[in-house]
Amino acid sequence: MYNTYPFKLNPLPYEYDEMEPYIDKETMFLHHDKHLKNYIDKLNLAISKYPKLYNWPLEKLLTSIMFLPEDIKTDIKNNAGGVYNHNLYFEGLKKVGKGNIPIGKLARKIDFQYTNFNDFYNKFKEKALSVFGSGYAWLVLNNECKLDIVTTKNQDTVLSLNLCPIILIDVWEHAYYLKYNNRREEYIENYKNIIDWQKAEQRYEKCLKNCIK
Ligand code: MN3
Repeated sequence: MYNTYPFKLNPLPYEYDEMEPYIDKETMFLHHDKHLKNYIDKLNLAISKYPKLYNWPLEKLLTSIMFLPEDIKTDIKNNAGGVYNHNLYFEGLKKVGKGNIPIGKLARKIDFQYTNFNDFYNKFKEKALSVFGSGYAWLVLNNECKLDIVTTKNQDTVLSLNLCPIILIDVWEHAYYLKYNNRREEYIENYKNIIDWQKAEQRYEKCLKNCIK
């Protein structure tokens, strides 16, 4: 999924209007081609000064912030985070519509921990609404193999918290404002229709290999 410097903007794995009416074409275009591109350009600019970082994958950069040269620490944290989070977000979307629910082992785990999908989603929505300003809400697996719903600010990732990402929702205004204006709740509710649960299941299986039962 991740490469090294110079990082490139991968095309979306679907058309810009694919997620209509839940995410409009213009938002998708601006979000991917302008916002994400900007994080990539700034990340490349920061790394360009330090050839020793040229072969570091995104995940290594993000989990090694404290070892990075002082003058690029903040730029790497924000922009590598921006690239990592947006890749996860865009690659985790699939238009399904009403009745879109988790599958496989993840579905059973969600039912086990949260009773049923609706209860889970209400908690997820509540968490996403609680983000003050810009950030993300995540469904993660912690290192004890338990699911958890967490939030991060700005472009922080869950990697530095030692949590394994399964799904995430971008609640920066740029992700929804053109269509939803201030109605963040409606955007989060509609997100339910475009979660790629097959992708989530793959991520969950991968996360399971790295936690301690
Ligand atoms: Mn965004």
